Parts: sequence; structure tokens; C-alpha cells
Amino acid sequence: MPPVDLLLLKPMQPSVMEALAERFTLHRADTAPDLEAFYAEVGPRIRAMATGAQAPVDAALLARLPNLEIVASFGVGYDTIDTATAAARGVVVTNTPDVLSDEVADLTLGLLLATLRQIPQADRYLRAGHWPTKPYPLTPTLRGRTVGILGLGRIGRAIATRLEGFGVQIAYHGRRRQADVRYAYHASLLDMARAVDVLVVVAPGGPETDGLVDAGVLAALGPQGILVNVARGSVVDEEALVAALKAGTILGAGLDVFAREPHVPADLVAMDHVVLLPHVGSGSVHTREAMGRLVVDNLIHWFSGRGPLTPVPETPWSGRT
Ligand code: 8YV
Repeated sequence: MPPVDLLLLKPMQPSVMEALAERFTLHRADTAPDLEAFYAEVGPRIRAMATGAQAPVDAALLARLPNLEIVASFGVGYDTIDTATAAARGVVVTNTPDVLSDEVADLTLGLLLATLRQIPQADRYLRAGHWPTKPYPLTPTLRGRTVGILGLGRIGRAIATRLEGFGVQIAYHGRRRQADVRYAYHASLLDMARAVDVLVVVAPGGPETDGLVDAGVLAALGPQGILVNVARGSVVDEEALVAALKAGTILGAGLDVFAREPHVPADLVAMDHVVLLPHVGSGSVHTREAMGRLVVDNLIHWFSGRGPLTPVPETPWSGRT
């Protein structure tokens, strides 16, 4: 059988590119001089796509690929993929869950502690030579806090497990109570925000969660409140967050994700009571390699007739176990 034609919207990390090139005929949209001509020529031949969160896979693109069978996405979040249109077309969508949960949870705890104990600020203070003149000011603490997790999925649970070791109270909000955990459940996000003083956002992006953390939630979190977002910028109303940070409605924020990445609002960059990261939650060599392998393995499994390894819940795959 001739190699399957696979579409790449953007280059992926070298290990993935190499593994894909061994087994598939790659077609790169990002290097095509004329996209119309590119899709007219290769569109009907494409049976597979490998992609990441940065490039949208929308209905218009899917329409150009009439013989597409599978979209293998790099990352656990897949809010940039129109899964409804894919499902209606019978196109399988896969993501890379589990292999990144511990890494993102580790980073979340690091970001939370960095925000509360002002680790980057203290580092800047030392480098600027201020220490001999005056000790670094005392900081807020994690001690005695209650942490509310918005979205107790696989990553949320990994965060909660770590937080248990830190001896803090844990609460969560999501669509439903989970029978197998003993953390306090809040059916309303607003009620949870009132009950906690750290809010960790780890809910998936997309229309259902767009702007969920709004001015009201931030006000409920209160003047000692810390917001940590490692999910998607879209889940937080960024303008409301900037206003809340400026007004002292909340104490500070640790952010790994933003509404219009890689754009970060200048207002946030100018603030000293926030810790800002360039979306690095899963970004270790170890974990990105594991994610890359899962992208490739999903494709290999599919084209060897064994079905996808990690189809997303919306995908029309009858062989799900
Ligand atoms: C990655 C992520 O940064 O998995 C996700 O949903 O946001 C991150 O792990 C991203 O997918 C890399 O492109």
C-alpha cells in the first residue's frame, strides 16, 4: 500500500516530524506558496492530519479534505478543533491525555508557590543588588489557604493530589460531583470563589467555559485571592482580571495562558504582583516527547486498522473501551 498522505498545518517538533516522515507522505500547508492551489491539488488525497493547538481545524478546512479520516492533535486541549463537524463527517479526533498530567500539575504547584512567595520577584531583587541594603519584604503564604480547583479532570486531580501534601483545604467546581473524591464540591463557581482564597483554573477551553471566571467570580475570590490559570486564557475574562488586579480586588495571579497568545496585555507585563509564563505547562523535553509519541502512535494504530488510541469523547469511534 502506498504511504498515506498526511497534512501538517505547521511543523511539529523534530522527533514527531521524523517519525511521521518515516511512515507518511507529508504535505505542509505552511510552506505552500499558494494555499488555494495546494488544497486543490493535495486536499482530496489527504487521509490524515497531525496538528497542535496553535492552528485551528475548522469546518472550512475540513471541507477541503473530503477523504480525511483522522486528526491527531498534540496536546490535551483541543478547543481549536471543530469536533462537531469532524464527528458529523465521521472523522476521528485524537488528543494526548494522561502523558502530560503530572508535568502540568507540577508546573501548577510551582506557579502557585512562585506567585504567593514572589519567587521571580525575589530573584529579580537579588540580581538588582538590593539584598545588601535591605532584606526582601515578607510575602503572602500558602499556609492556611483553601484552594478551589475549577475542573477536576485528570490534571485537576493530579494538582489536588499534590496539594494534599501541602496540607491545604481543597474544593472543586465542575459540571458534576465526583463520587470518588472527598474534596468539598461546589455546584456553583461563584459559591466556590466565595469559599476559597486560591482559584486554580484547569477547565478545558471552548464555548462552554468562555469567560467563566468573570468580574463577579474575581470579586468573590476577594482581596487575599490568588488566581492561577494553566488551562486556556479564554476561561478567564482577561479585561476583568486586569481590572481586578489593578483595583486590588484580588491579591495576585499566576498565569501560564492568555486570551490571545502569544500576546500578553501590556498592563499585565507592567504589574509586579503577577507571575507570567509563556504557556509552558507541559513544556519539558520528557513530556513533549511522550506527547509526540502518542500523536504518532494514534496515527499508526488507526492506519493499521486497530482504531485510535486516545480518541476525544466527541469522536465517533464505536470501538471505545
Ligand atoms: C501544549 C496544552 O502547550 O495540552 C495542551 O492542551 O495547552 C499544552 O500541553 C500545547 O498543546 C502545545 O502545542
